[in-house]
Amino acid sequence: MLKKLLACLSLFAFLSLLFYSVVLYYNHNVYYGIPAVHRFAVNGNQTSSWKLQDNLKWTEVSHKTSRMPSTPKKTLDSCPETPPRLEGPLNVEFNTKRTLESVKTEASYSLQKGGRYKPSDCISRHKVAVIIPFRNRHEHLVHWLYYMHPILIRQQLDYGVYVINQDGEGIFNRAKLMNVGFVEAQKEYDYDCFVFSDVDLVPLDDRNIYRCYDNPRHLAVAMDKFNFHLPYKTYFGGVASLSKQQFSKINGCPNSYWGWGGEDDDIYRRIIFRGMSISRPDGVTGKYRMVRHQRDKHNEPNPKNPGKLSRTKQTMDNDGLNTLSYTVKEISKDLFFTFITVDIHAPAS
Ligand SMILES: [Mn+2]
Repeated sequence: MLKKLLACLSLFAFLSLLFYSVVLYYNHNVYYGIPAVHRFAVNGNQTSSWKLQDNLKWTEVSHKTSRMPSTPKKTLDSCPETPPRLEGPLNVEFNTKRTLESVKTEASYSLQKGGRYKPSDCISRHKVAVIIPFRNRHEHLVHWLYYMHPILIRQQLDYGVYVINQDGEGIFNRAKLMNVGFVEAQKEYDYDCFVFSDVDLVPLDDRNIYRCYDNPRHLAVAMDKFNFHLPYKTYFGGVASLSKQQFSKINGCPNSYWGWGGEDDDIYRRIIFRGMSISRPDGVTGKYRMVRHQRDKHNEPNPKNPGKLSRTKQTMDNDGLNTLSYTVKEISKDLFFTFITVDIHAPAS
């Protein structure tokens, strides 16, 4: 009788220990990352869990038994092909006294420092660096940030905003700043897509997605300043996206277009010469509003630029990413953007 009782008791003890170790193991594995209170409770039982682990066999058993009932680790799915929360046509208004501070105060979303964001409920299909060639246009940047962050978030992109600021008062060079953005953004993250945007352009429809496509994409197809039409058929200015591979294939942008004009046509020609074509949204989805402004100082139309276009085919292999030289002067991280000031060895204006 006593023997039976002892056997029963030891079986009971064994089963309780087994059960206990299963529970402990389960807690350790499944509840990782839950609120601190619960994890403290788990840690409180640590001594008993160590005792169990002295016996390797037992822990092995508990591994096997606990794996089976445990729910599989929560892995996020890819975001849907078409983002579900897009709004379509948007109201865009620049005639307001917006400041960076007011934009930040009003924002109902949260970004990571440097103007970084990725969806929390799914894995984005697109890792996008948005590159803005820049100098002395802070009031435009405020409008851009105000409208673009909510749009890019609704588009479910894994993105970062890079403002590439030309240092000094030399002649402006938009295309070279684009090259710099391409190189610098990749030092921070494994971006696979690059959207190059003028600072004064905001889309009027969030279905115009800031991602990359099978071919380089021209996004700003219907700007208000051109009466919502393309100014000419091969126009590639304003806003465009190229994948890492597409941009590399054309050796990036030319570095030699100082001052206003021509660089976008050169990029267009590079794309065609490398056997790619241009993709575009339709004229409704591709509508844009531009902040009205005077022509910038030190960015006069350069009469030498148009003539260079006839030689793009010959020059593109020796003018671009492979000949890019610049000096980073400062990188500063605002919550809403990464601001990179660069000396691009500009000729004096
Ligand atoms: Mn403009």
